[in-house]
Amino acid sequence: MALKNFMSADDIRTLFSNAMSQLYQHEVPAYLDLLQLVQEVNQQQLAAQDQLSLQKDDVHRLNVERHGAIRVGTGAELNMLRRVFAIMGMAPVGYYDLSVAGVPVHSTAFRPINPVSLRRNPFRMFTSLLRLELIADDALRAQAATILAKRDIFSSKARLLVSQAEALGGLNPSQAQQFVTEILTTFRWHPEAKVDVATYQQLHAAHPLLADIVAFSGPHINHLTPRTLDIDAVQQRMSDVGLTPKSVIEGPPRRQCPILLRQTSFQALVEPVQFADQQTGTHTARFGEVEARGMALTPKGRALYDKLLQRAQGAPPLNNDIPQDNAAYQRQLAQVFADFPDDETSLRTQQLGYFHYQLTAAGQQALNTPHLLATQLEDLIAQGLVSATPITYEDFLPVSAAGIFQSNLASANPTTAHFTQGANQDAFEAALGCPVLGEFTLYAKLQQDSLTELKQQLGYVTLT
Ligand code: OOG
Ligand code: NI
Repeated sequence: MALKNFMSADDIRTLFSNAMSQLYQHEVPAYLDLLQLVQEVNQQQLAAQDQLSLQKDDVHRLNVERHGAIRVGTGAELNMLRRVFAIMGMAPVGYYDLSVAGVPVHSTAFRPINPVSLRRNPFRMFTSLLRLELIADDALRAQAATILAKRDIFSSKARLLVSQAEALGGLNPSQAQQFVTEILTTFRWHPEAKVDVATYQQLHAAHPLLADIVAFSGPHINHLTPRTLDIDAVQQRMSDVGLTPKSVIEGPPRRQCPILLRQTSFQALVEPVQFADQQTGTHTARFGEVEARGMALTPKGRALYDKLLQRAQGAPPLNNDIPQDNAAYQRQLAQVFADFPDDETSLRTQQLGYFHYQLTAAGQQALNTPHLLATQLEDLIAQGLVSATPITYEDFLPVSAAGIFQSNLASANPTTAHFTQGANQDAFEAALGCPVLGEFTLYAKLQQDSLTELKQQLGYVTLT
């Protein structure tokens, strides 16, 4: 058989995430301002930090790292996206029910899952599927379904390349380049709406998200998100570069040991649109976001996070009671989160967070000298022979995501939409064409794999 010259899925993902970033900088120049601000803040942080504490890999990852978000209208669109992202080494992880926050979608995050791929480029796509069944108006729901049924968000070339990649097991470099170009067109912004102004207004009145998803020919990328080492500084300095920040940073407060994910964004732009009846108007959907990532929490740690966040926010999960002043909100959060241990040893020994264990240089050396090492993991750590490094959280948070959605929907009032139907993961997975992976399972496996390897090296460690 001829040698197959396939480009690796990791490399295709990097091609794609770079191309997305170029496209979005071009489409939304304010995103470029945000990128520059983040880069400046990151460089200042890196200069101030102990360089040795950040591995070269981490810095590389930081420079390529971002996530994006899209919203699709039909199960068939979601299903095709699963196949598209699989070619880039991205699998659906997690199920997010946004209906509890008055947003008529449910979502997953397509992302790489193995450590090597995550280190190369952790690009993720937060992908939401419209839940038409949550739209109360029967006629409007039927009309939206008809409009969606008529569109094909993928080019025929894209479909062909996906089938080819699946049949042959990959794409060669020139096919990969074509594939990225074709997929990019799916996520472009189209200032020409597919509906007339009256229909747009009806959709918008039912829910702004309904208009955003149904009125256009495709799922325009609605934001990209670089990772920052100091999100508080970015929030503070956004207005210096002419960006209007979202009122509060979502997620946990600033801590010694960062956990999960903190996010903020600049307000979505009001952009000109031409409707199908030649009328002109505006649409508000596209923005820029930043994120700061900390350690992944175990189910026990996550339950504590959810409990404290609820306490800090009053009536969850609508974010109604949170102060609109970020400094005041952060103080409130910090007070409540005083109950969340903030040192690595407590987080680890109380099994609140996931850790990666490995022999230190001293541990490697000790292996070669014939004397008895400790037999307990904790003792090995205490003696500096084994290190425990927090595993980074790679996923999203539903309450935070709802806050990001809400702050970027023009005129959406979080108190107006109340859906009586709850989550429907089965329907989501049926559309997707496979079950979503569980985030806790993935983190637990990373931790366990590191322990297994350690155990093989040491032969006799008793693991806590
Ligand atoms: C997705 C909002 C959620 C995040 O980072 O939590 C999100 C959207 O607005 O489509 O991207
Ligand atoms: Ni986002």
